[in-house]
Amino acid sequence: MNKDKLKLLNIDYKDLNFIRDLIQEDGFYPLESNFSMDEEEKIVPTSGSHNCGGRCIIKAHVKNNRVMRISTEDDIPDTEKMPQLRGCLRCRSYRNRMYNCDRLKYPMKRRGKRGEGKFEPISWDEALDTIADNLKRLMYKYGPDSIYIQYATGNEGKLSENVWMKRLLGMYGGYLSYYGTYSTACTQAATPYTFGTIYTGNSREDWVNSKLIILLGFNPADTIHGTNTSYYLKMAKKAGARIISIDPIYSNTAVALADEWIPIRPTTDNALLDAMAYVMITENLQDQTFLDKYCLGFDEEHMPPGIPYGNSYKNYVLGKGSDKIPKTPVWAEAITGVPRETIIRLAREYALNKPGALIQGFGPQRHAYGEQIARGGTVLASMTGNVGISGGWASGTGYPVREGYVASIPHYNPNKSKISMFSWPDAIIRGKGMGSNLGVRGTDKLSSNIKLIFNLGGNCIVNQHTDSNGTAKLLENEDLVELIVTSDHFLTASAKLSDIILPADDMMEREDIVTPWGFGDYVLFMNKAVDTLFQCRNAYKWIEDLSRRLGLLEKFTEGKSLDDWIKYLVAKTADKNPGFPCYENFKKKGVYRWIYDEPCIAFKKQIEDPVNNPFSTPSGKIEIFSTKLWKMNNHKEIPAVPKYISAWEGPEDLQAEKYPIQCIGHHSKRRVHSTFDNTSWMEEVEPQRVIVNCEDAKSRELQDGDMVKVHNDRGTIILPVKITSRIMPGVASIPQGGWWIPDEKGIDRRGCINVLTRYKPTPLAFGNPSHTSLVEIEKVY
Ligand SMILES: Nc1nc2c(c(=O)[nH]1)N[C@H]1C(S)=C(S)[C@@H](COP(=O)(O)OP(=O)(O)OC[C@H]3O[C@@H](n4cnc5c(=O)[nH]c(N)nc54)[C@H](O)[C@@H]3O)O[C@H]1N2
Ligand SMILES: Nc1nc2c(c(=O)[nH]1)N[C@H]1C(S)=C(S)[C@@H](COP(=O)(O)OP(=O)(O)OC[C@H]3O[C@@H](n4cnc5c(=O)[nH]c(N)nc54)[C@H](O)[C@@H]3O)O[C@H]1N2
Ligand code: SF4
Ligand SMILES: [Mo]
Repeated sequence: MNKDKLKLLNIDYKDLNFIRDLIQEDGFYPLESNFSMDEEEKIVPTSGSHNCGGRCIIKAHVKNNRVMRISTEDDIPDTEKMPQLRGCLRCRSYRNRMYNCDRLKYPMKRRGKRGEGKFEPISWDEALDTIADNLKRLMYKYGPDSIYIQYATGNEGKLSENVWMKRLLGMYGGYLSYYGTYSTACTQAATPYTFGTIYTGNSREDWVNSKLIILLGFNPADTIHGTNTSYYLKMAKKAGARIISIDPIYSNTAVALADEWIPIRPTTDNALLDAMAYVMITENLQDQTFLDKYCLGFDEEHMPPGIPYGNSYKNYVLGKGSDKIPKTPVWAEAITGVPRETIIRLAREYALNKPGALIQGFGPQRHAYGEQIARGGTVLASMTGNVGISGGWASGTGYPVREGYVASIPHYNPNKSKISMFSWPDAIIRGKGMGSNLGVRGTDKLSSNIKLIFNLGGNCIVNQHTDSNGTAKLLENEDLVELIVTSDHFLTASAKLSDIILPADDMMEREDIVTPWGFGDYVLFMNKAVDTLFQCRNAYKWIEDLSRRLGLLEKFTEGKSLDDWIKYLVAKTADKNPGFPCYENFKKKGVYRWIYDEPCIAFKKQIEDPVNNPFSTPSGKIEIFSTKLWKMNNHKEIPAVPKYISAWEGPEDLQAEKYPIQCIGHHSKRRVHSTFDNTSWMEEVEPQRVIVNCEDAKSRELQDGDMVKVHNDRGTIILPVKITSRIMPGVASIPQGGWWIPDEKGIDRRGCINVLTRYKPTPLAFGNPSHTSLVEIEKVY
């Protein structure tokens, strides 16, 4: 781009020059030697704000307004009560992302047809005028059900674009919102039927009290689940816990921490759990006193009134229910691939080594019938009496009960309509009239199709959703969605399908407050480390400008600057937390920790004093049998007790003859979903490949590193293969988050697993079955 053009676009030439001067051969500039050493380095405490599984203390070493180096917390002792919040490889390598020369530098609008990927630079004024004009027009014509803020997790700060957009649109008449998450749709929907809540986890420092820890599809060494989860597992191991990993992949967690790896076919965990229950029942190992006292629906003697005989969990397991199949270890071996002896041993171990923790990751519930595994785990935890005690674990979602209060920006949506976060393609095609049979809540029927999508910090409109090819086709139709606005740092697959692209500021370029990802007792202040590059803009700034165009400036801002809002959040947080630091001290330190004397144990009260503390279920008991689910009258797909349901595109599906490999897409350590996919340092750590077992490779005559074609009826990906015995035969994985980069024939050349996944919401949660796909793999010659 020449200088005149840059001037026209009002780009700070110095910024671009800075990047160009420092470009290395691979297009990035990591060299420190290029800087003058005259200015003192300052260390700025901040954190990551992406949906990465953790929240750590990140220290930006800044000189001459540039981040020169990144370090992490290392200046307090690591204690069980207060472990360091150490960062992982992603934020540690963050300079390689933020100073990537492909970063979006100015707003752009689409040229040509939607999806062609052609854009031209425009001014912020033109971008915001276009958005305001369309918003006014579509709101007037179709109403708030037509305006959708897409699930987008690129910025999870308290002051993110999505927060501000929700506030503004709430004031402008409302918008269509969603429930559930791509992460935990099934377990969040199903777990409350058993326990009345999703908060079923003990605090993690309690794991040292477990004798046995069973990790069911849980890999926190790669897939961060709270910054210090691996640390606490390590502590538990040190304290003598035996750790077992049940997973199709011999994960790094299993390698580093487990005593045993039990490979299992994806989608079949309920068969394993049912057979473990069978062993416990037939050997009389279950904690019958616990079941009798606290649970509903385990056996026929403890059923809710009005339910026909034979529908208890026990009768289902013993084959005395409607299917007449005893769930024996032999039966389960054929389905799961887990040897019968292993199932019997595992059942005995879990029943006899109390306290034990059966901890589910979210992987097993991101499947066709993911609701079943969430509840299946809770039954075994109940059968072994591991609920409500130290060292035990209630299973289900596993979210911790204890959370310090941190204030949020007020926003109110007058429109009560909600769809499942996964069902938006339906709301585009048949939104008008769409009702509860397709998961709509808050209203009988939607009054409009989706016409405008705000995709602010997300890649879920194509890359991270399912069926990328089909979804892209849907979005390309300009008669359906009339405007798609994306804010991002890069020209992602979702950005390419947008009409207006806005260049976002970077997490190192702004102030914000972030809370832990799921687990942890602290809150972090993100300090601004450096000035914003190019024409990238902070969310509050541009949404404030949009509010002016909608005549809502004063109402939206309340006269406050961004700084004022941060001070507001700190003050509101301090109101409910005596001892919380003032704004200046919080900002300076960057962190506030809640310190507790005791670990917190989910359902302790309910177990110790059930009369005064019933569970928040309709019966007040742990509902192994749920009358609410029974009344839904879809006993096959939404059973009242958790059951193994043979999955479409599972190992028993007839399609397996044509597509014999189950392909999952685990979350790899090198990316935050699709974020970081385009960074060269992370590519060095772990290149994008399909991971295939040696036996499957042998029968297909594949060599390590070969280019292979992974395909099914929905699409094709060509990428290199990694051959290993660390994944079980019959299963492959293409780590989720690879960018969708189709060639002229529509074949993806990078490795976006969602080319192969199916858009079929799960029956109860309307959740995403992202890990359920059958494929075939062939060598490309
Ligand atoms: N490094 C990294 N960390 C992350 C993220 C990231 O993108 N990268 N994303 C974050 C987010 S938003 C989320 S929601 C979480 C996701 O966390 P999870 O959903 O727990 O992660 P996954 O890798 O999908 O699945 C965990 C494990 O389950 C296994 N698995 C898959 N299917 C099955 C099955 O049917 N049965 C059994 N037993 N195991 C199965 C996988 O092989 C994997 O080892 O991670 C968070 N942490
Ligand atoms: N097949 C399959 N698909 C999956 C999953 C799976 O396991 N398998 N996992 C699912 C899960 S658990 C989740 S949570 C979703 C996540 O899906 P998304 O929410 O789409 O997450 P990302 O792919 O990380 O996309 C975030 C985008 O935000 C941008 N971004 C980063 N920081 C900022 C910022 O500060 N401002 C702005 N404006 N943009 C920013 C990034 O460049 C990136 O393009 O994916 C889901 N998709
Ligand atoms: S866990 Fe998240 S916040 Fe922590 S360093 Fe890794 S990417 Fe950054
Ligand atoms: Mo997630």
